[in-house]
Amino acid sequence: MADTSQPIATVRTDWTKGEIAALFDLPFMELVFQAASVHRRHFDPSEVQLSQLLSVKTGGCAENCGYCSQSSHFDTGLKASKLMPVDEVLSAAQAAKDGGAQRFCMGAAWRDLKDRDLPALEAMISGVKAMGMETCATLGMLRPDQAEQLKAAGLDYYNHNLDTSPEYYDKVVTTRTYQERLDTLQAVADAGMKTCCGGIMGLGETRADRVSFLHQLATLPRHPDSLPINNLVAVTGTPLGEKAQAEGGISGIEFVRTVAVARIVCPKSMVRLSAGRTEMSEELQALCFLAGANSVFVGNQLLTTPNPERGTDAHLMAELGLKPMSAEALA
Ligand code: SAM
Ligand code: DTB
Ligand code: SF4
Repeated sequence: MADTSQPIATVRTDWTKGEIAALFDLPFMELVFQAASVHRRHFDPSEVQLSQLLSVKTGGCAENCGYCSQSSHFDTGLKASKLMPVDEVLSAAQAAKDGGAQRFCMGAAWRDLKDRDLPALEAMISGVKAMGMETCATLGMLRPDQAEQLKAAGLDYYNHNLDTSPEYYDKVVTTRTYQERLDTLQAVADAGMKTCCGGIMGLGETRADRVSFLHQLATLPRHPDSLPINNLVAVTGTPLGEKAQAEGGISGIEFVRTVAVARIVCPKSMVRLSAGRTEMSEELQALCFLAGANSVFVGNQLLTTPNPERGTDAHLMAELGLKPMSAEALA
């Protein structure tokens, strides 16, 4: 039996699945206490990093991710659109900054980045950077030279999720391999960008899959700088969304356990309470923050689905005594 009695002070990349499973098995209060202790060792627990998303290219995606409103394989009623003009993206970024966002993340429904789109993306990235926000993009698979070009344009973070465990992966998507995801993450890290990498809970995966998913992240040569934990937004027309609607997703307590274990095994990562907050009570979100989540998406829209209204989040932050992350902590 792995020893889970001592909260871990240092960053380890040699976690075993047994150790991670033992953390999940801890009594809930003990697990949350350990996670909160680790959180306090590395961060001010009253600070939350604020990111805002914009879908700069929506729908019509060639991949078959079984949860996604934007896949061309499923009829979700979503209207596909072309890459947005640069000036419209920059207006949206300015509005996000004015609303308090600290990082602006541009998402495109692509399998991979095409070189012909690079000049427009470079203009978006450098424009957002010039506003004084952190920049992030999620554009599908990247080659190493493309990662270098995005970095040169001023891109701070690149998001590319593993989504689930290697074992459950083929129930989620078959048009892109797990190894291809790891290769893109490597290209991002090699180019000197920060990585944003996490997954989705409630896809029908088991506890063992959640252990294995976090084991993948915790044993990466470098932990993700940002680690988004999404709760599935069940989109009608997608196979996994409809499965979740029929069978129910993950319980709130199991979701908090996942956040807590992520905080313990990746102690210095910004753990983001990502998609799914509109379905969560204030109390459930409070438990996630107690268990070590220290980042959220703000703004009333994620990519294609709703996120809590700004006023709702302002109320939540005030009630919990949370404040935007300081410039020193972001640096
Ligand atoms: N197309 C790019 C890609 O997949 O790498 C970037 C955009 S994609 C929408 C980014 C991530 O959003 C996915 O990897 C997934 O983790 C998350 N996501 C997408 N749809 C979701 C949903 N319905 N519920 C929760 N998370 C979702
Ligand atoms: C991440 O892990 N979650 C974000 C971001 N990274 C790109 C996306 C959530 C999307 C939720 C479904 C939608 O709005 O389409
Ligand atoms: Fe395409 Fe990304 Fe959606 Fe997968 S998650 S279908 S790659 S937009």
